[in-house]
Amino acid sequence: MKVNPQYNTKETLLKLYNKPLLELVFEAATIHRQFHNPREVQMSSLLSIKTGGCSEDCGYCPQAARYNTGVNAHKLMTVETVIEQATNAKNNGSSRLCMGAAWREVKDNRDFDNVIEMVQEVNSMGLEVCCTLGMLTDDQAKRLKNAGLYAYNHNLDSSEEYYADVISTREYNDRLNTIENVRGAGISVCSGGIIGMGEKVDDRIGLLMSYMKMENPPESIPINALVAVEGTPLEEQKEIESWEIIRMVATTRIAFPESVVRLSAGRTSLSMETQGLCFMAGAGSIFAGDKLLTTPNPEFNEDSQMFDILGLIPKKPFQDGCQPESHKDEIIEKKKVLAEKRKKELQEARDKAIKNNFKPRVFKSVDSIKNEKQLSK
Ligand code: SAM
Ligand code: DTB
Ligand code: SF4
Repeated sequence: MKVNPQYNTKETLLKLYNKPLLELVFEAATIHRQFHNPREVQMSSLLSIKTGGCSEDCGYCPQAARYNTGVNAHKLMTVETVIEQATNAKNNGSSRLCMGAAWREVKDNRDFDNVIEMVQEVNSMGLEVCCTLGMLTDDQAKRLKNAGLYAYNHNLDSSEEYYADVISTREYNDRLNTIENVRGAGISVCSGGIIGMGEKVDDRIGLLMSYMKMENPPESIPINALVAVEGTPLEEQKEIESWEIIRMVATTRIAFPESVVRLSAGRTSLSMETQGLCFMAGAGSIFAGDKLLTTPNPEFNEDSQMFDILGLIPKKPFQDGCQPESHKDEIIEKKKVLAEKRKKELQEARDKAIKNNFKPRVFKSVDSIKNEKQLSK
């Protein structure tokens, strides 16, 4: 049961969301236990592989170049650093690595070739690989799938109506198209939203309705609480009440029984008791490690203590789907062949020159000629 037929309209979902809190939690906990192991929680590590300097104007985002948030922009991380970070994440108990880039969309360039290599490498370490790189074309999604990508995160963030109040540089439909491309390539879809941006409850329900209308709803639905970052247009937003996140998690759980509900950004402001109620109400995944993309998150040790106290266990990788195979990438292979050919040609030219007793012309710098003249005086 991908979607719950009892709650497939705006009205029924809204009624569900507004149910007496503990009744809602009980209903969500019951559904959760029918479809998932309630003790298992997936730990997913986030890694910002390309930080800041983004051209978009997402009102919540500290990585948009136009806002003064103090985030230092960095170019794409090297494949070696990604492997190091993935090793740390795995050693700390994470079963998934989500690599995020502050891009509007993916461009077919050397950076993307490197991301393909990162996906191949991390997949070969036995971790579920997820990426969140902005908008994707059909071909780019296929290339990522071929490299061994398990999941792609692309959030709708809110209802279509509220979206336009928060972002003006792209449209809701652009996001829906990317999700379709990801789905079409056979990649697991991770898509959710943010609460606490000033939206109404109707917008939260509108977000869920967008997924309800899909032929296949996302396998994973992150629920983020806004991290109000100084310098962004949403810096003044007041923190949500703990029961709002519990309600949102529980409603999502009941509406999409098979999906994994991810308790995402904003956990540093949630007590262990609130998080406990979220797990009770069906949250099956968290982002682990002391940093999200640019903002703080609870430390591994803190979460490990919480897991002990609440009796939770980290979920192993590939429980919900097989590990994808990493195939050779055509573009990278072509580039390798070309580089090899160039190297060979150069070597042949050198060998030929030596054979012909060729003496290379030596150019001297103007300064060294002047120096020589000075010395000979
Ligand atoms: N640039 C890509 C994109 O927009 O899809 C990927 C990175 S973007 C930072 C990933 C998601 O992080 C956003 O879609 C948004 O839902 C979430 N996010 C960003 N800033 C946030 C904040 N301050 N609080 C909560 N969630 C946030
Ligand atoms: C998601 O829904 N939340 C994560 C992940 N997907 C990529 C990102 C949260 C980012 C919070 C702000 C920051 O750290 O920059
Ligand atoms: Fe750029 Fe993504 Fe941040 Fe929007 S959410 S500004 S697209 S990094």
